[in-house]
Amino acid sequence: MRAVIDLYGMSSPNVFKISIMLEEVGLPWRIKHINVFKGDQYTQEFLSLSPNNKVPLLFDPDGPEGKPHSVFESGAILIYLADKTGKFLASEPRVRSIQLQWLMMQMGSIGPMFGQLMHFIRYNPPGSDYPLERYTSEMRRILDVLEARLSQSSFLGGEEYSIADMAVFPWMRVPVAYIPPFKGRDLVEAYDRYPSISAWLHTLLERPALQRGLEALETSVRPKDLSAFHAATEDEIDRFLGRGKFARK
Ligand SMILES: N[C@@H](CCC(=O)N[C@@H](CS)C(=O)NCC(=O)O)C(=O)O
Repeated sequence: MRAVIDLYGMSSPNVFKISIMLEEVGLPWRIKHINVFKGDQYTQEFLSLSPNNKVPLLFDPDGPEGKPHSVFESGAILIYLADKTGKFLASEPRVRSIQLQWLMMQMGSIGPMFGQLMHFIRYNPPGSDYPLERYTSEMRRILDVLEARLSQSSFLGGEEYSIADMAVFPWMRVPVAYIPPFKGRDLVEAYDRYPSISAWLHTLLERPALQRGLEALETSVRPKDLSAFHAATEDEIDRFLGRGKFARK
């Protein structure tokens, strides 16, 4: 019997990347919910494996040399799973390099910039629109970059679907969840100003494994996150956001 991989996380874009990949490669896995509002990510046990106190964290009981191995950082987890299974990251050096470039572009630009825009849309104190303007402009610039890439290539890393697509896809759902004028629209239609992005999203949504990866967390974890968020005290929200008495100076 194959060892079951533990995915520690919540229903957030960086965790969806991994649930999608685990379904795509067909490894047995289960979710271990981390309640970030209650502070599960700050326990010594969690920090010993994920020192940046973030999810996702992956624990593979059957790691290299058959020994247990843990991985934090979603990009590193995707590469680990690709190397473990020989799937969704090319072995040919040139193609592999291109796929990794788009994966790193997600890690360094899309996640941080969309994430900051989502933060300021929800929590910007009145008085200045500068953060909203700054991160909206960055999001639009990034969408132009993705549109240009996908107008030349079927997938981000080239002609093959790869971990780069799995990394970017969940972040394309963030504007639809939080950011006007995307908010509340159908995922594919929301990007009608970007026809190549729309077509790529449509292709990805037709993948049964991707759908299973989404569904797994939407059904089991999303309700827990919503009730944890609504049950959180002001102090717990401040701790999660690193503000108020939890701000570091
Ligand atoms: N670069 C990290 C970012 C991870 C990240 O920001 N995770 C969020 C959820 S998507 C988190 O754990 N937040 C809890 C916290 O910041 O305490 C990755 O890609 O794994």
